[in-house]
Amino acid sequence: MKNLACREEGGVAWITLCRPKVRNALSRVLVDELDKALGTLERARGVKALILCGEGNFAAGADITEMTDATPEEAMAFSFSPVFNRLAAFPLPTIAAIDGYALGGGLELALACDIRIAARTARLGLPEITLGIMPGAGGTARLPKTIGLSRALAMIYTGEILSGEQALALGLVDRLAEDSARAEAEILAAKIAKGSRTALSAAKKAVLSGWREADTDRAAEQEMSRWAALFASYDQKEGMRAFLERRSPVFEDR
Ligand code: CO8
Repeated sequence: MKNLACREEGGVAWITLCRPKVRNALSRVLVDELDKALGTLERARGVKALILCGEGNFAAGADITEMTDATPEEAMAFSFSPVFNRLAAFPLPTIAAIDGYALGGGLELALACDIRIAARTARLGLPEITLGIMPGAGGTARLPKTIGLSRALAMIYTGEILSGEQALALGLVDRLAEDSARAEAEILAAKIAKGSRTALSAAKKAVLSGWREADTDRAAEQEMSRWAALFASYDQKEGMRAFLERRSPVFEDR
């Protein structure tokens, strides 16, 4: 792939956006490559967690040069949402490691991840309003659910750019890295990758469907069936036997 680098190590997959000269601006081709990479990783049996990051910066938004003269029909065809939704539904834990800028579509990409880690020096925001547009890659839907309605509206109305620390205070990111968000994400992903892939995937499905379900009783019922289904797995037997035998479990992801 021209605009992405993908690698896998110790159960952790990395997707790195690689258009550093333009601050990893999200071109149509880059987003199509991301779609393909996600499709491959969804089927990769050894993967237990995914880290999304950028070379230098995270991403400074959609590539403005590709859309300046677009008509509404062309803008519609440019949509990133199907790919960002695919990322949000990725069957295993996802982490956005935000070093440098995460602006506009770049921040919307990070919002489609389960967990966001930002470097203290990171700069995050939705500056679309300053371009005469508004967020259009899931930001208007995901941001209020992440930080609350009025805070999301204030960010979108002003286009204000936040520091890592301000983003942490707002709940826009979950952790702050003193130095490198990528290094911090690696530590977190390694911790996650110790778990059973089967259990991690079931947990993510249950949380996401519980989050969408307005009726908590119904969500708990659905959780119960997913929970019970895990008792057909090798990893459940291994995890519990290992506890009783006072040893570390050796999960086989089945
Ligand atoms: N698109 C295209 N090129 C970009 C972008 C971008 N988003 N961001 C940076 N670049 C380019 C610059 O034009 C420049 O190119 P060149 O070297 O050829 O002049 C190069 O990257 C380096 O940029 P700067 O010289 O500006 O670097 P600085 O370090 O001084 O500044 C900033 C970095 C602050 C990130 C600055 O470049 C900037 O403000 N970028 C634009 C940020 C922005 O407005 N993002 C929102 C874009 S719109 C959007 O994301 C809509 C999302 C909805 C999408 C819906 C589906 C399609």
